[in-house]
Amino acid sequence: MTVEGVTTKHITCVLCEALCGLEVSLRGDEILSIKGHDADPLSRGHICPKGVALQDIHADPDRLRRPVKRVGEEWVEIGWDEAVDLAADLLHAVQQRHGRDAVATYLGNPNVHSLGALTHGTAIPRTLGSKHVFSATSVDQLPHHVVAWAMYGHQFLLPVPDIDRTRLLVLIGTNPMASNGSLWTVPDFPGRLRELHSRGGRLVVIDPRRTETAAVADEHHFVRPGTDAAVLLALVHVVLADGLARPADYVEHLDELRVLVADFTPELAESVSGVPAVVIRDLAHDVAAGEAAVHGRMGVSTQEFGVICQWAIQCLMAITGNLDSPGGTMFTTPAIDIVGRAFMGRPLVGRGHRGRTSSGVRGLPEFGGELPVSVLAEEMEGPTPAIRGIITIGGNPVSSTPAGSRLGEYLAELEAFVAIDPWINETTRHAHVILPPTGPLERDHYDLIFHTLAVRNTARWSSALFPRGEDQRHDWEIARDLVFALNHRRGRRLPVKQQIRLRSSPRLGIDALLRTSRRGLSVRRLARTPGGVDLGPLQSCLPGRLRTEDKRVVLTPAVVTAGLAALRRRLPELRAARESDDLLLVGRRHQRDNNSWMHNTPRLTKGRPRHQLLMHPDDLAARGITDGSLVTVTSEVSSLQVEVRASDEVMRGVVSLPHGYGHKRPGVRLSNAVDVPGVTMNDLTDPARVEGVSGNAVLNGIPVVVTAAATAAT
Ligand SMILES: Nc1nc2c(c(=O)[nH]1)N[C@H]1C(S)=C(S)[C@@H](COP(=O)(O)OP(=O)(O)OC[C@H]3O[C@@H](n4cnc5c(=O)[nH]c(N)nc54)[C@H](O)[C@@H]3O)O[C@H]1N2
Ligand SMILES: Nc1nc2c(c(=O)[nH]1)N[C@H]1C(S)=C(S)[C@@H](COP(=O)(O)OP(=O)(O)OC[C@H]3O[C@@H](n4cnc5c(=O)[nH]c(N)nc54)[C@H](O)[C@@H]3O)O[C@H]1N2
Ligand code: SF4
Ligand SMILES: [Mo]
Repeated sequence: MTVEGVTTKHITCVLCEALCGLEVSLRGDEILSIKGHDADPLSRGHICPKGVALQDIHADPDRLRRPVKRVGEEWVEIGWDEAVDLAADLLHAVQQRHGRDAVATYLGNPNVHSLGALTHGTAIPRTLGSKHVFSATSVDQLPHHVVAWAMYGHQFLLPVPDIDRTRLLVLIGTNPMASNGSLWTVPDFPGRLRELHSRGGRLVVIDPRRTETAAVADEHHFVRPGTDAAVLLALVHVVLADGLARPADYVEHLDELRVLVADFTPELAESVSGVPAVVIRDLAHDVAAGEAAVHGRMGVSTQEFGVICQWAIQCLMAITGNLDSPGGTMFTTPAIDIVGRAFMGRPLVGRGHRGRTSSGVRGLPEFGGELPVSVLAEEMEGPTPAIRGIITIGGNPVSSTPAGSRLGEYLAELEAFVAIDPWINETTRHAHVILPPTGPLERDHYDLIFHTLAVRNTARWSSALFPRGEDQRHDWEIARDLVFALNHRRGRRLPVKQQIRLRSSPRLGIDALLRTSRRGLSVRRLARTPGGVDLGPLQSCLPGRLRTEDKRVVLTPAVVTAGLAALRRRLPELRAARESDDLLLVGRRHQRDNNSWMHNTPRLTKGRPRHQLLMHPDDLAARGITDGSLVTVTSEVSSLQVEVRASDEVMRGVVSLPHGYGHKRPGVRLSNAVDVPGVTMNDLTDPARVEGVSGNAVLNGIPVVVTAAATAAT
């Protein structure tokens, strides 16, 4: 039945990795409602408050629709041709004066949620040809990619828990009840968990905070931040020591692994982490019993031993036969497989490589063509800085990367700063010119990345809900025009194939990829099928899908195991720290936040404030601090003041603060966000603290001192 004048459309929510299929009711251009699409084979009707807020993003008066250039303190609207020319002139001039490497690119998180950014946007750093390419990956998930590349031969061969069939789910350093899953597209996590429970399955959570996910788990164990590596290696140790290993025949170097983990006993793990040895032993046996999936995310990748953690998890799955097995961790086999597929002669995503270049000051190695973003500020420092210009594409490094405020000071001084971004925020306020792309309701979408990490094989096309205005540009159009303009300035003509690729819309590209995927799919067919096509549950695909040369999994890649020495050296300190009164800072996410950029929608920020530092009542009492008061938090690099909230959700010795807050800064044009209370957590994190193998930022387990603000503010 159709109500008069009311139409229903089905779209994909691109705000987080859950990839929910949504049902939108419209009267003309007016959105009447946004709901979860019940018949969607992947998301099954799920929606969260952010999905409803898509309409606020669309209507946000602060969202730029046309380019602006900065004239002094003022922003002046300009036409697209002028804006693209200005951007190209600025970037080109810096490269002419100081060489290719003098212009950096920073790609933020929204790029992986935009089809056009993936099909066309990556041409920008390629064209610039600078070694200074950075992204949010190195404040997030780089350890996963390094381990996948080293063990499975491709950085995107990332197995996900087969939650719909598992018996035992172990989640470490991840809070899907708030985040809706990460490197694991698991829409409707609450519903899927209910089903797991009704099958008699169990959820075990290991986290220094009793998170929303821990609250619905069967077991929760506190772990001292930064010590999970010892716990995970102890799980591997028990499996091997107790004769429980049953790896597939393509898995190699079991004996080498046995030697490497011999000293990582459960007792040693308990001494540094606080997780009881008996819990570790029981859990190892339970995992080894099969149909068990272990997943570790932010909390265990953005910490000191992130690579060891991710490696130990993969080893644990592989030696217990849970890897590539129903109910264990499995690889999605999507319609368009970014692992191995090429488009017009270029791989959609490269396999990965390491150390082809390195950063100038600290000599940290690149991975997959990117340098760790923790070195960005230092490469802008000093009398002859290596970086003199930047283009940020959908990124807010001032808020999202360690010591970002200091980075902001350098950004303000650059010879060229171009931003492709719809808002004037902590970072983009320093730009010379901002090119705003269309918003999530104005662009087509097919998810190349998250279909590859999903708990079910599906394929879904999402057409733009609203056509873009005459005066707007999609991100792929901006990338196309900028790449042509840069090449023009170099007097270079692009090869014809590249010209065609840049001029073809993402829709054309996806259609070609679907048609050649041998599953009888096309954009037209998907567009006719609301919710998309169900391609069934996850399927075993190893060793065939491995990208290692000999189709075998080596358990002990040297590049990874090299990190063990640093861990062994740190153990005595970690043990001593556990006995001390020292506080460690960890992060947290709330269901209504999205990193640093969705606080401009009042729908998501009203209600009880949630920006406070959480601290255990005993730790407060020990310092004579009252609940609700203002405290000073001091790390090795900086100090800030924030309200404290007493909570036994956090373990003793741990304090928790969300990232992405603190918008009130000169020049920020986010009318609602600037009034949202809170501070920028990354003022406390230290760019010098990086994970040893990958260079990923350490954002969790930051040593801090907390004092009552009145006594500290002298
Ligand atoms: N609502 C919402 N959803 C989001 C986002 C958002 O900002 N808001 N962001 C999206 C993005 S970009 C990502 S990457 C994902 C991230 O998704 P998740 O990986 O689920 O990230 P967090 O919610 O930050 O959970 C990290 C957890 O690690 C814990 N932790 C901290 N240190 C340690 C440690 O040393 N050991 C262990 N075991 N745990 C530790 C923290 O207490 C926290 O509970 O979420 C995505 N989804
Ligand atoms: N302390 C601490 N720091 C963290 C984290 C943490 O848990 N703790 N989490 C880290 C993680 S997981 C991530 S992914 C990073 C995120 O780091 P970033 O990607 O740098 O930051 P975001 O907050 O996602 O900012 C997104 C930017 O993109 C813009 N934007 C929004 N939509 C679009 C769009 O469609 N197109 C374009 N071109 N731009 C758009 C926004 O205005 C904003 O400037 O932060 C990391 N930083
Ligand atoms: S869970 Fe993620 S994908 Fe689903 S509605 Fe919320 S923000 Fe959108
Ligand atoms: Mo992220």
